[in-house]
Amino acid sequence: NFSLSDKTYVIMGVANKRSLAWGIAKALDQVGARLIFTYASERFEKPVKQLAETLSGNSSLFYQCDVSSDQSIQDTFKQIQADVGTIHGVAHCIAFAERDDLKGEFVDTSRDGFLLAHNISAYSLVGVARAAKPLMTEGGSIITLTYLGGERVVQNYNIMGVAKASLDASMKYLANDLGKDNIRVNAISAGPIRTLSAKGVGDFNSILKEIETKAPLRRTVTQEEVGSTAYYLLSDLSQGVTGEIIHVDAGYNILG
Ligand code: 0WD
Repeated sequence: NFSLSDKTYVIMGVANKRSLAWGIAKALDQVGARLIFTYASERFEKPVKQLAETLSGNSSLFYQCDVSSDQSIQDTFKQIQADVGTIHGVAHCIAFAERDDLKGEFVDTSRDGFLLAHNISAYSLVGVARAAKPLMTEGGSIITLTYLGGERVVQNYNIMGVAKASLDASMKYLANDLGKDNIRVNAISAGPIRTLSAKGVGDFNSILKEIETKAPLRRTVTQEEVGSTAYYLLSDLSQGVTGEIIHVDAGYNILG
């Protein structure tokens, strides 16, 4: 059964229509899932609600959740529990680093910049998993979005690469902890896609160009391609898969 009409998913990190989280929302909506959106600040409330109105399922729910706050994470999932009860998965599509730390040399990263990137981009997955676990009474699937810059050096990605390495390791430790509750935890390593966050990465255009000329598929990937892999990971299609990083990157990562 490929339908997710009896499932509920929390999608964190839709900023606008280009967001990878939005690609995931569209893919899940197409197979009938009920969607719950969280946004970082009031600034995103209206845009997220307007986007959600374009979905075919019109029963979406919305919550503000600032993942830099344990209280906010706890309150959000408590409220979701009160409103819907059981959830079947979470898509964590959140990252942040100071713009100044996404160019030049990694050696110049400040302590504050280092901690901020890890706080929002890596620890948040741990806090979210802990808060979501009690709601996943039927088991479930948690996914996060990572990038090749956590596995090897990518020019300008700097502190975000180090934070993604921490995210990747956190994902694996969480997979080990939550497996006994039949909760799977995986990551999608997306190829570069032009989004609001991507704008912060220095010389992003040349990263895109490199993929277009060198990746096995000789093109960049789309939000929809990330969405369909998210559908696979969030559904029972991937039942035996946990602690995994799936690269949706036109094959670029296999190159030396
Ligand atoms: O090329 C790309 N775009 C790739 C992105 C390649 C590989 C991975 N990724 C990852 C990113 O690192 C991130 O983890 O995908 C995830 C989603 O990023 P995105 O879709 O590229 O970017 P965007 O549309 O900007 O969404 C990121 C959102 C934030 O948007 P703003 O405008 O605030 O930067 O992360 C959220 C926020 O919605 N966010 C927060 N959410 C809750 N609490 C917080 C916070 N404190 N900070 C940022």
